[in-house]
Amino acid sequence: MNSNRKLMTLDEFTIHQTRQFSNATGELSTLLRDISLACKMINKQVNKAGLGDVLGTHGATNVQGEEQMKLDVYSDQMLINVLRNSSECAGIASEENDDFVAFEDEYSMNSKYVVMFDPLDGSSNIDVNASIGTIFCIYKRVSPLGTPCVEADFLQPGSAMKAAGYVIYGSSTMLVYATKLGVNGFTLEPSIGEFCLSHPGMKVKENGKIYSINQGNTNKLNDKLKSYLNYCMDEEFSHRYIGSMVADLHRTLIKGGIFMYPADLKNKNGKLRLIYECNPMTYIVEKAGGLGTTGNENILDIKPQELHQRVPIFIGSKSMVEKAVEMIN
Ligand code: AHM
Ligand code: MG
Repeated sequence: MNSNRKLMTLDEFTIHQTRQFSNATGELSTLLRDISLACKMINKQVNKAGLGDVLGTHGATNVQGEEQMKLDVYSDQMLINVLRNSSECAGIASEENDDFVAFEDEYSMNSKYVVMFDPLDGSSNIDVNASIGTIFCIYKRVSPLGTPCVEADFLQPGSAMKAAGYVIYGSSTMLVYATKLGVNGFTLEPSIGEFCLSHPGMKVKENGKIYSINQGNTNKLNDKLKSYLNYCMDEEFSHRYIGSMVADLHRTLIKGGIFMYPADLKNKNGKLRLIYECNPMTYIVEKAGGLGTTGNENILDIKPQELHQRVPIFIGSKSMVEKAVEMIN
């Protein structure tokens, strides 16, 4: 047995980063630790999702007599419960809830940060055992400390974001986390139940050869978008589309490429949510050297008008996104 180890846990990594700044308080690291805890609980349920029918379905009870919950509801409640107990979170907004939730105990009201999340993105993929994920982002509140947080705290442009990340529940479970210092990936080591640094300093390739879009929507696209898809085919790019944004963007981050959910005849503003999906993913991709845009403006420059606003998105390798923007305008 040898106690010399190369593994660095998420906690060790954030402590190491915090020590580099004399004025760092470690509050963001605490918040990240809390979010990662909720995601480990979600991961546990996702891993046994196929046993749903064996252990009891939604509305039924499992062998332990516990009521079964749909996984996206479970994930939402898990994140809310953990963040409510956190010492660093004043409130949350979630894709699963109509309105934001302000935590009104004294600790929470004196916390600086609010968190937005999509608790289980791509959940229609659960049935087919494809990768799904949790997406989150963290902002400093604009309302005064000591009071409950307000809607304006959640309607800040992405450029004000302090950190963002996602957890992908895939062939392994990974947490990818971005701050102004860069993007790092941590893989869950199940035997010790810790996320360990596995992908330090992630960078998205400047150019790529993969395009990712729901090509079944082609007939609903305008002519310029159609010609861009023809260009991708003429260039013999590979087409990959899982239908789970976290999985499609994780591949884009690692292999390069472009991911798109444009506006079409049915989805006039695209399908994906600005606050819960497009903003955090753009922050991560941009900190890794890529780009995220609606086709007309940078995603992070948009001032959200409402919590569940949708926007078109083109995101990934910088050169590919720039080429798409040039062709669709
Ligand atoms: P969800 O938040 O309801 O899971 O929907 C978002 C998902 C994304 O993960 C994915 O990119 C997109 O919807 C796929 O949509 P479509 O089936 O229209 O291609
Ligand atoms: Mg979603």
